[in-house]
Amino acid sequence: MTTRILSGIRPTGHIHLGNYLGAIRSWVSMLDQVDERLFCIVDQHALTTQEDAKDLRKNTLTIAAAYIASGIDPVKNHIFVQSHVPGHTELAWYFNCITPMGWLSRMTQFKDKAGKNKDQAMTGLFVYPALMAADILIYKATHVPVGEDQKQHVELARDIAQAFNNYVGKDIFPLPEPIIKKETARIMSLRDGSKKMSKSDPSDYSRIHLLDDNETIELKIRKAKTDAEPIPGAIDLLGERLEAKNLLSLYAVFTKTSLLHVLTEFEGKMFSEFKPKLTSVMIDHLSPVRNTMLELLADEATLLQYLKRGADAANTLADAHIKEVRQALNMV
Ligand code: AQP
Repeated sequence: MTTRILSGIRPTGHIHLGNYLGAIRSWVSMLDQVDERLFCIVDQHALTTQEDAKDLRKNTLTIAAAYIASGIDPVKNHIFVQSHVPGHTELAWYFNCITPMGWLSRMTQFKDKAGKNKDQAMTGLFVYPALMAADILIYKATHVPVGEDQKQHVELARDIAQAFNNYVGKDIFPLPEPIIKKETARIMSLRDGSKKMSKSDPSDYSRIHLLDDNETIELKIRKAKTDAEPIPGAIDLLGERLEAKNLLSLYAVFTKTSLLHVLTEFEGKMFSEFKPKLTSVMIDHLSPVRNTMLELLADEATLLQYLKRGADAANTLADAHIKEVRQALNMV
């Protein structure tokens, strides 16, 4: 069986370190292990939580630049914009017709994002997971690398695939597997270690943006919440020091070592001594990515050509599969 990965990011704001470590970097690490690789910028999903669409174009191109700058070759892989492949929304409609509302009501992201007044929440936000299932299954993707927060949606995509197969009496879709890298599954906010780093957090100081310059990275790490205790020598001694654990874990990721190793290295030291070290390894890693992103963004015509190339390949696959779906549904 052909192995195929599909994943994507919503162009909802500043792409950040959580998206980079939790998603893009884990995609890059598996590029040569799968037959076909599709990376989408999911602009239609972005509309489910945006007050307006004024930054959609800019954010979409920035995410495309981030994918390429992080090491996803746009010639060997398919990088494309969701709305350039109409099959996604067509398949999502068929899925809406076989997905019980109870399944969608259980999604924790809907509960979090809809807030208390669920009747005022938009229909798009409610049916978002059916569109995400379509994003994955339109390509018959077998694996979906995501951060921890998206695991429930990928599991729902499996349920929807199975429900559709049962409905038409044919195994049209494979059941996609989520792939979650443990060390980077959940990068936390720099202001509150109990919340994940997120584009929609109102504070810019809660996250590192991939386009932040070195001075801004230094300032954000300097201002990152910590505590006045020295760094302990063992993981269980970190206890409820969530912000401390987040920063120490980031250092471990950037220096390709374990959290325990970092604790041994810095045992007894204060965060005032640790933070400049973290800043330095972060800047060493992120500044080449940022510089390449800026170069790509300065040449929009080339970036758009890459996206067209990706969309052409994605449409070829999607068209073949949607034809099979229509036939299975006995459409004329
Ligand atoms: N903090 C995070 N740690 C690890 N992975 C993360 N991801 C997002 N935040 C973290 C992963 O990034 C991919 C793309 O996410 P998305 O933009 O499609 O949606 P999201 O998860 O809702 O991301 P944000 O940044 O929190 O956006 P907003 O604030 O707009 O909702 C996914 O694989 C996700 O797991």
